[in-house]
Amino acid sequence: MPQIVVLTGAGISAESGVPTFRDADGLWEGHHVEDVATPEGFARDRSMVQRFYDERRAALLNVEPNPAHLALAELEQTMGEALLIVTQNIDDLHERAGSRNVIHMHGELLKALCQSCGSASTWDSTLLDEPACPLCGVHELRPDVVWFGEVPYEMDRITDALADATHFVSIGTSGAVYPAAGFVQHARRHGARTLELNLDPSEGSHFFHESRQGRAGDLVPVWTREMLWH
Ligand code: BV8
Repeated sequence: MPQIVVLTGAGISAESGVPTFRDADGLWEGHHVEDVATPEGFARDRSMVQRFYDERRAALLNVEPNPAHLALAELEQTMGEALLIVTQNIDDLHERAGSRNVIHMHGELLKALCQSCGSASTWDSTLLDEPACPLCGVHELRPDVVWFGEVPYEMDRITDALADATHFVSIGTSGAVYPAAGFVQHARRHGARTLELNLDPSEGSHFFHESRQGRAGDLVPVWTREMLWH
């Protein structure tokens, strides 16, 4: 039985209407990344960052999973635990498509992290008005996302899965952000067959055995059908 690790990035959600990070020529909905996705930016202008994530959280209510998310969820129906999705995305489109085996290495938009007690709570409203933590009552909630300079979630579980993988497939990511951008090399070193599905060749395309260019909504269902008839 194949053991598959799929890494997804903003490109898999693009056709759902979720803006990608770099296609907007490095400006993220009008912001510089160091102002909105770093702890320093948050310390400098807390309410601007809270508003940036509030807007993206609200926008989630108007988007739906696309055929790429749905094809991965269908593949998991057959493969179960043998398929792991590691996503850099903070949207919940994989879950809404039906995927269960998902790791959000950069956190989740629909969670709030308490800077006082350290607990993460499900959160689908705003943080701009500095609400109280549901567990400790202190008013110090931040988006539960991993900013630049912070440690991604579940790295041990991810590196173990990469070492055991027979297949590593990267979907819709520019390969610009580490440690995610290095996963292909780790998997390949442990003997995995590596495939990239992306609109354009990513920065790490040359690390893959095979790289296919196109929209995720077209390429992913073709690939999952190949795996089902494998
Ligand atoms: C860490 C926050 C230590 C949540 C994000 C110098 C050299 C190397 C590394 C570093 C360095 N200086 C600092 C670093 C480390 C740094 C880093 O990599 N910096 C980069 C900029 C050089 N990384 C970190 O700080 C990380 N932490 O390293 O801790 C450590 C390491 C290992 C173990 C323990 C500790 C933390 C990084 C997390 C940063 N937070 N997001 C949020 O607000 O979202 S990352 C941000 O970029 C996004 O969230 C996204 O997750 C990530 C990557 O972007 P992509 O998903 O790839 O999106 P992008 O727009 O770039 O690309 C979209 C792609 O899709 C394109 O290629 C496009 O062609 C394609 N596409 C578009 N449409 C479609 C499509 N493909 C298919 N179909 C379509 N329709």
